[in-house]
Amino acid sequence: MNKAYLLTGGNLGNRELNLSLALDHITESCGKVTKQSSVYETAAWGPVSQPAYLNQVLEIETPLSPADLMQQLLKIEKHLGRHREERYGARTIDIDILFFNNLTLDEDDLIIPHPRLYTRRFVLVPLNEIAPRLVHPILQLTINELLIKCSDPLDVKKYIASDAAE
Ligand code: PH2
Ligand code: MG
Ligand code: MG
Repeated sequence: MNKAYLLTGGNLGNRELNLSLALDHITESCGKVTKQSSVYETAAWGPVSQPAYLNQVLEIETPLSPADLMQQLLKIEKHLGRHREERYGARTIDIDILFFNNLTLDEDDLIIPHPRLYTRRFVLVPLNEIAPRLVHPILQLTINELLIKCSDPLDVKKYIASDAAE
């Protein structure tokens, strides 16, 4: 069995519901969710002006290969109404593979670990909640060390669930 860390995020539609539906679909088609961070809200990172995001990090156990896992995640994104348009643009749901075991992979359509994860507090804050001592296989620093070094100024706040998604 493989251990992977995923980031879910979205900033269109019912954001809480979309994260929770993504979690259900991941359980169904990828494997058991063994840890989940709180949900966090962050202003949109990047060049495009758009609504704030909700993000969550999940730890999963999966029998799938990295390529098969990615394929399933793309299917879930499509099912939840994701339309791929501009880079960094607004979306109902985005599911990224952050880590897969201790693997490093650099292919055109899949790079593991996620190449920008250490520059983004919206990834590191939820990841630090569930895996502070996880070591980045290339940078050889723990998530906690990466978070302390990260210069991203965006404030990542715990999101208080509304009744609708409980
Ligand atoms: N995803 C992006 C672009 N900007 N900003 C936040 N806060 N959270 C995201 O998940 C995010 C983003 C493209 O994947
Ligand atoms: Mg992304
Ligand atoms: Mg993505």
